[in-house]
Amino acid sequence: MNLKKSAQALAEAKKFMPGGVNSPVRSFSSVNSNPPFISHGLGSHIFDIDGNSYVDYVLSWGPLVLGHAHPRIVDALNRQIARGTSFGAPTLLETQLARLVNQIFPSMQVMRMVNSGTEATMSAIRVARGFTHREKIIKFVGCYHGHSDSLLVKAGSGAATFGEPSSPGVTQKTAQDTITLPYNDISAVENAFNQCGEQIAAIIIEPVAGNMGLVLPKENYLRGLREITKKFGALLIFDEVMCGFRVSLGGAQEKYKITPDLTCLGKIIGGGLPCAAYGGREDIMRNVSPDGKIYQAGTLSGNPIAMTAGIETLKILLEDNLTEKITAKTSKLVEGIKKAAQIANVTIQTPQAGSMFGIFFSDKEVTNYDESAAANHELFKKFFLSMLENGIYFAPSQFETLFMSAVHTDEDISRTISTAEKAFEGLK
Ligand code: KE4
Repeated sequence: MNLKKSAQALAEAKKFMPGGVNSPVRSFSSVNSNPPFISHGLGSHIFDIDGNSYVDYVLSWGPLVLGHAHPRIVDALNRQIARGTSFGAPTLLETQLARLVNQIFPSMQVMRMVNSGTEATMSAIRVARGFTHREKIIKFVGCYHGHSDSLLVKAGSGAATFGEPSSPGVTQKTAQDTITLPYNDISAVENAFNQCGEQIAAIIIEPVAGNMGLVLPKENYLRGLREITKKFGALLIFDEVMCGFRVSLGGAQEKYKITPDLTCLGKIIGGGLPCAAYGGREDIMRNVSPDGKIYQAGTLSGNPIAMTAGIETLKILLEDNLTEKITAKTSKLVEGIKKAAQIANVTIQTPQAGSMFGIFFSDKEVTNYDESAAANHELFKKFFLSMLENGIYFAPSQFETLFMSAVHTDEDISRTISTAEKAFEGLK
């Protein structure tokens, strides 16, 4: 595969940006390779500046559930852009998107639009602390909620106490208010609450985890979290930035029938434009400025362009009950990849949650970060590079999740399966 122009572009980009990228995972450093520079996308495909084309299962890390350059979204954006891009003043579009989100996520009685998942989770944590007047939060190893300081914290030495910064620049003082526990282990949560439950403002969790590879919650795990937070007066925050609109249209809270106190959304809510939201119980959200004292703000929050893309995306998802159809496409692909691995006598795990799916080179189900880290990453890298060289664009890290869109065709799926067969054969 010719990637000459991308290599030149990367060298130039590195002069101005760390790793030549604006988000680390795009550097392909996890797979010891260099990224193609993308010139454009259309439907289920992206095209790089060397003229190579790829069936895309990254979809901008989830947002493009309707594929690239969907005609209805492009048309709506063109009409809106001609009317101005941002006013820093309320518009009808924000209420229209909020109403659609409330229809799909009824637990989000009141919400605030922001510009990224990081902003959404950072704000939700502040609201939880401000509402409960408590300072500690619980997160889980392997869950990623964006890069705000309180959430860049790894497990401390003491099981349920004092987190350690997971990045330079996060202070020890900040980290010690975050307790980081193993995912899918309800007893660890019970221990933490028994030790310092009255100090815990909230649990924040990816109810279906997509940042350690795809890891599903164990039976009754989420219900256990709901019960223990209620018992101790802590809030339950579902970070559905990735799994929202995918594990089912109404996210994990609809699929598992658990009502969180606050929900964070991102990615699909903006249809590929910078947009996210946090929201939940009215009695909590009425404490957010200007109704209440908990401050949060943003110059481009709710901007008309992102609102337009989000509105069109959610309207289309609602119109044709697309989520189930995309899930069916995903199941067809996952079954095919599973069979391809069996034929090649390669052992993999292929978790699926709606239109999200993953591949672990592991001989047992992956239920937490340690098991994900123990999977065979060398085999993953070889598999990934073989797929990429043959025009299938998977996520360049074992710790990421893959996504299906409404516009992937049967031809895309069968081509992906046959390419996987060749890739698995090449691993032997
Ligand atoms: P952003 O700030 O990147 O919009 O959202 C942060 C975030 C929050 N919560 C969850 C569950 C997320 O998955 C994310 C971001 N996801 C990553 C992919 N694993 C975005 C890709 C990247 O970091 O470049």
